[in-house]
Amino acid sequence: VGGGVEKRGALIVLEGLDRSGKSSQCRALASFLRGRGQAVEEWRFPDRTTAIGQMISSYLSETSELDDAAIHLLFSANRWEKKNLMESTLRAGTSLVVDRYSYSGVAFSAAKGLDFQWCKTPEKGLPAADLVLYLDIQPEVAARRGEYGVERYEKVEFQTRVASHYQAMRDSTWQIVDADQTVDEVQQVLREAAQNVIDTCKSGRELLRLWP
Ligand code: Z5A
Ligand code: MG
Repeated sequence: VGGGVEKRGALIVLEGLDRSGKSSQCRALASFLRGRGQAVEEWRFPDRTTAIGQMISSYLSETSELDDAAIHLLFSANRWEKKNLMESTLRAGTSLVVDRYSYSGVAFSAAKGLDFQWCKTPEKGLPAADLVLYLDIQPEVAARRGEYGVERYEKVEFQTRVASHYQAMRDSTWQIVDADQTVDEVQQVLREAAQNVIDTCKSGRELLRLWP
C-alpha cells in the first residue's frame, strides 16, 4: 500500500423493493462479470446458511415471532458475522455482487415504525458499498410480478414506506436504475455501472465504512 490508495475488489450492492428484480439481476451480473474474466463472488443478505441466518429464515417464513428490534439486530449481526470475510475477499482483489445489504436492513425496519437513526446504528462500521444499484419500481408494478405476498412485508402500503426510507439513504454511491424495463434492459445498465466501479477499485480506492 505504502501511502497509496488500496487496490482491491469492489463492493457492489443491489437494493430495491420486493420483486424489483434484485436476485435475478445479481445472478446475471455476477456470471457476466466472471465471463469477462473478473474475480467476482455473488453474495446475499440475509445469509440463511449461518445459525443467525436460520433464525431469520424461520422468522421470514412466519414460523417464529420476534420483536421488531430483535429481528433488526439479528439481520445486522448476520452482516457482522460476514464482515471479516467480506473485507479479506475485497482486499484479495475479488469483487462482491451482493443481493441486499444494510440499506435493506434500515429501510425495512424503519418501515415497521422503528426510529430511522436507531436502525442505522448497528450497521455503523460495516464496509460501505462502492456502488448501490437501486432497482427503482412502483410497488403496484412489483405487485404484478410472481409470488408477491408469500413472505412478510409485501403489502403495497408497506413497500411505499420502504421506498421513502431507501430514498433517505441515497448518496453519491447510489445509482437509480429504472427497474420497470425488460430484464435485459436493466441488466445492460447494471453491467456498465459495475464494470466502471470495478475498474476504479482495481486502480485504487479507499474502503469506506457505514455511516459517515
Ligand atoms: N430484510 C430485512 O428486513 N432486513 C435486512 O437486513 C435484510 C432483508 C437483508 C427477505 O429478503 C426479506 O428480508 C425482505 C427484506 C427483509 N422482505 N421481504 N419479504 P429476500 O432477499 O430473501 O427476498 P426475496 O423474497 O428473495 O426476493 P425479493 O427481494 O422480494 O425479489 P427480488 O430479488 O427483487 O426479485 P426477483 O426474485 O429477481 O424477481 C421477482 C419476480 O419478478 C420473478 O418472478 C421474476 O421473474 C420477475 N421479474 C424480475 N425482473 C423482471 C422484469 N424486469 N420484468 C418483469 N418481471 C421481472
Ligand atoms: Mg430476492
